[in-house]
Amino acid sequence: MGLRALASAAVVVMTFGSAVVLVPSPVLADITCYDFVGPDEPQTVYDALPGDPYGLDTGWPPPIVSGNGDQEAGNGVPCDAEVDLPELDSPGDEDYEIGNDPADNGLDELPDGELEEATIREAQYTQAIQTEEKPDLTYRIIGVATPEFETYADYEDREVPGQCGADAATARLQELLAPGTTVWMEIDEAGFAGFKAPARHIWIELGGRYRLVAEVLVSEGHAVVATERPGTGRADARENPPPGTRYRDALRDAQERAIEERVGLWEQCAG
Ligand SMILES: [Ca+2]
Repeated sequence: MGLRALASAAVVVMTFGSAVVLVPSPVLADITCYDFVGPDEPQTVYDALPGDPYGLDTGWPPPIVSGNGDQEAGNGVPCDAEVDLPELDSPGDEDYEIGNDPADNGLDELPDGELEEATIREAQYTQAIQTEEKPDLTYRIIGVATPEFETYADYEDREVPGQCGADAATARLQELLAPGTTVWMEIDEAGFAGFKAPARHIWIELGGRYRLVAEVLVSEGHAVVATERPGTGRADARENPPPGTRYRDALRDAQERAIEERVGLWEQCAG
């Protein structure tokens, strides 16, 4: 999340900086400390996967302005540069059901509010989703991070591990969002809504229920929860904490169950 913007920033550094600094070429979707805001969510992943397959306690990536990153390798604290801001109360997603059987998760009907219906043209990964209606836009899914194929190899001679589960996650995403699939896209103020890469909650109809693609992926162990809170770098962020992703609690509940059941990457990547 946000890595596309970060990639642009890195290019600027490379182009205009006087000193040539080795800036990693960020991948477009993956699980790294840059995905998380606050220490709790990376800690949840780290505790469930103590082998640290996503390299959350490797001293990498370096902390950036908003506080993301890991400063010290191997100190048992993943993403230890995270700024710990107060959580806000429930975002009000209690209606979104999370139960023992993920097939029953979701809603009976689409939620109230402004939804944009669209037809999937292609879904490469969770941050590269295109529709038939607006093929020049690349949408990304809010609130989760997924393992990715590409790795940050050879950054300052450090092999960054990770990306376990990428094949399964990508296959499932592409199955859920096969070309021609009807989706409903919901804007969330907590998601960065860039012009070229707008962030959306993406709803699908699955087994007679309306479900968030993010929740399906989390429930099946193909994604980890990464609540978005734009504005955490603000000077007054502690006094006036920015909001979190609208379906934060539902996604966290789904992840808790996925970890307990050891589905998907929680089993595959636990070794
Ligand atoms: Ca650390």
